[in-house]
Amino acid sequence: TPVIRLADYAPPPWRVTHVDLVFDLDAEATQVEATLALQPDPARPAAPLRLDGEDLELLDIALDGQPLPPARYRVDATGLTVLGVDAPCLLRTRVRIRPQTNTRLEGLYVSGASLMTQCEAEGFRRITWFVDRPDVSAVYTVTLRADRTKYPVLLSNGNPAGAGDLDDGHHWARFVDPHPKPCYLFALVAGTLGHLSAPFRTMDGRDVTVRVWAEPADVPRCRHALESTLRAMRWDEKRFGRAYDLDVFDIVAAQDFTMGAMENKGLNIFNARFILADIDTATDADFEAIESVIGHEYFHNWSGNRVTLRDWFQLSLKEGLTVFRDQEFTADLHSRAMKRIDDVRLLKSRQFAEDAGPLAHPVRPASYSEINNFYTATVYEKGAEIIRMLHTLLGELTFRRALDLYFARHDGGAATVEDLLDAMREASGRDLAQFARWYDQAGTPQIAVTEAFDPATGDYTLHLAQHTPATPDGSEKQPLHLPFAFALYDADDRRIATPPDTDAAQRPGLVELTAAEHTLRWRGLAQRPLPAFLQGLSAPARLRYDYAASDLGRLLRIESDALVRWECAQQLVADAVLRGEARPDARPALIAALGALLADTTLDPAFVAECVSVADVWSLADRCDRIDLDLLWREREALLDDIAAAHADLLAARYDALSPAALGGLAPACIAARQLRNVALSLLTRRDPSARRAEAQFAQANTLTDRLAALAALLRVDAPGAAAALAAFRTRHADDPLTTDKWLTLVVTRPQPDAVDAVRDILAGPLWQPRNPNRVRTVLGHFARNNPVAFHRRDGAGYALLFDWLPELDRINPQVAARQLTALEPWRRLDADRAARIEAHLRAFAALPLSRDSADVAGRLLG
Ligand code: DPP
Ligand code: ZN
Repeated sequence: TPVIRLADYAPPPWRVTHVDLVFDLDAEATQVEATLALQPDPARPAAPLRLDGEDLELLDIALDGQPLPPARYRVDATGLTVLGVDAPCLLRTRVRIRPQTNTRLEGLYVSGASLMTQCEAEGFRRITWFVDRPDVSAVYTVTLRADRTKYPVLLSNGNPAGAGDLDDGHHWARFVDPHPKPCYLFALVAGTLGHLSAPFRTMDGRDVTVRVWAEPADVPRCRHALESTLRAMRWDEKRFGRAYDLDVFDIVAAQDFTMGAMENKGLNIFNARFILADIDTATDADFEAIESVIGHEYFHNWSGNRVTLRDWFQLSLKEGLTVFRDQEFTADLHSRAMKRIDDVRLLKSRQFAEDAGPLAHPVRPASYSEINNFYTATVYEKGAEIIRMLHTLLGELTFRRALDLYFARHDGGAATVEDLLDAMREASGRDLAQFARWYDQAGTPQIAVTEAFDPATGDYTLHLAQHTPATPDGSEKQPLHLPFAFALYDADDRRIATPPDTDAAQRPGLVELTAAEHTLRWRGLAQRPLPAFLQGLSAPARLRYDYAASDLGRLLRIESDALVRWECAQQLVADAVLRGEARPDARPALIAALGALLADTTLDPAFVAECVSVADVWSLADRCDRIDLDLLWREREALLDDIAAAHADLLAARYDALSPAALGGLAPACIAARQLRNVALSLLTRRDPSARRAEAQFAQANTLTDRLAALAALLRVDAPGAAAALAAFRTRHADDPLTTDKWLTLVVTRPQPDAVDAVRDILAGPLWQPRNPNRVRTVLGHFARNNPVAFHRRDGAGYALLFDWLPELDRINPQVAARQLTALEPWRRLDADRAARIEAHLRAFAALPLSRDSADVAGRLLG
């Protein structure tokens, strides 16, 4: 497969400036007439006119109003070449496409009774021939024609510009999008949909109609999404000065959707799981995720749409920036401390793991063979951390000025990472040349901290050494420019305010590391202080500092930064599980610290819950060079049992005091209470085989969150009532695909070896819908990622289930298939038996004729 390189970028030889599209929509066979105003690059007027296109059936072609004879053009599997043109021209093509058989869900496809599109990254070429690259922006006029009964609702990007009836039961609707856009932001929807709507007046006085669309039965569950949209629109005005720019903003929920959601201009299309919610069918986490993804896609309207990408290598320019913006949205609206803990947990469990494995790549990759495989934790989450570091280095006001400059300068254009950094540099006067390495160097830097204290003089030094381990793309790593936050505490737990002597640039509580090594020195301290590092995770780095267990326990008590406190608990857990013999005091220190947290009713229960929730095996494995899965599982279980035993009374007291009567609503206090209560329930149930609390909670639950937590607790201990509860849940939610996915998740992640049999039964039954990405992610994705006991069974039965289906999944939807493979990322670090089994499967799979997506991932996994 051809490799595409950033270094080879060249501007497009031909541009499309205006597009007129007319669709005759039909699930079996849709006709698309496209009229493109084309312009050659004046510097290269003789370059051939080459348009991208796949799976298109040509019906008509005309140039400047004249039918084009076959000698003047060539069609092949990837595009259309028009011969003998060297001046601006008007190309009209008419093609037939087949939505019904489009199982890749790229381009125009069928979901339920609706027709809809997904074009990012390269789906538009499956709709019509086009210059399908993000640095070609055009103004679109779109006319949709369809059967009025089957497709009463017609939507596309931009402002409505007329609608009416046609003969024989058809109707039409026209849309004009005045904002030039790349074709990956094109969208249309046709279907029988209902909606909720609300008016919104922008800060510059534009009246906007906001609508959230779903299948009619699901419309009542769109309320939270609609309200989230209005909050996002207001927040982006207040925090970033960004206003909406069309008369309508539409969001559509789709049950069949490969990604999470898509920011098409003025017409966002969402995976239904990020729209539909009510208290009976969505968990508290779902409500928060919906608000966050709604925000994310809306914020793309500026960071991505108004200012788009020069090329796909710059993907993080829009994604990292937009994730940072959505993180800030949630932090501003809810608990900043808890949001940071959630985000850091995700970063560490997904991105650090990615950076440490065979799929590691820079935030801006240097090359790719399939761009769809680069919608990764590195591009998104590490990309957001880079923006966060800029925010830290510049401060809110300067950062905001820099973004204003970036948006003003590149509005309507296609930008690069350098353009963003230039704006940051100009607004701040800072040199960011070294900082730019964050984009091009893969791997997570480690910061090793060693200390020395001289009781005679009171001299205290911290020596900081950064090192980035080798990644598959290279071992030559340069030092990074990173903001390193720290604090020192004296014997009375007071923060020492004296700044250190150091050659690093500094401001209170933060030094900027730029060299491989720096030293911070204090003089005349009365005792050795207790240091704390990376408050708020000021840089996406791994800290190496050998804390004594007693110091971790103390820091967990006294540190003001919630993230560092949570990290102390994580470190104690890791020491207890992974270094039990070398660190016998870690377990008692952890248990004492958790006891203090549980006893302190002045703390946010959500924070206590986060600290008491023990990291999953993969997060623990991330700290190991070799992964002994059986040992990790056993030790982790033993630790959970110890915590449950040590704090049985406290847990029961908290569980009972957080009374269910007050827990029905979605107020932050109710959500936090449920969170702690359900962590407590899970621990309490370990010691109570009859699981009476879990049974009672399951019977009385008035939220999905509580019902699911009770069911999970029952399943974990194989409680007598587990089977009946599972059946009751299934009956109650049988009609809803999203809630069915929740049920399936519990079934496939039940941590027992025989969960393999349950997965096998599901794969043979009516609930297995391999064309539905959510269902594939639920059944195979959750099984492979979140059931280490069953998926990684020694006899290989778990692996066999995944690889039985992967070839077929790859024929159906390559993006989804390739994504399932990434669950095998840590395979080389597993024990020899498991690694050998996985390798044999991977090699056999890689030898099949595969999509570019799967061939690329399998190839990189095999290294
Ligand atoms: N651009 C989409 C997003 O918002 C891709 N799924 O991340
Ligand atoms: Zn995005």
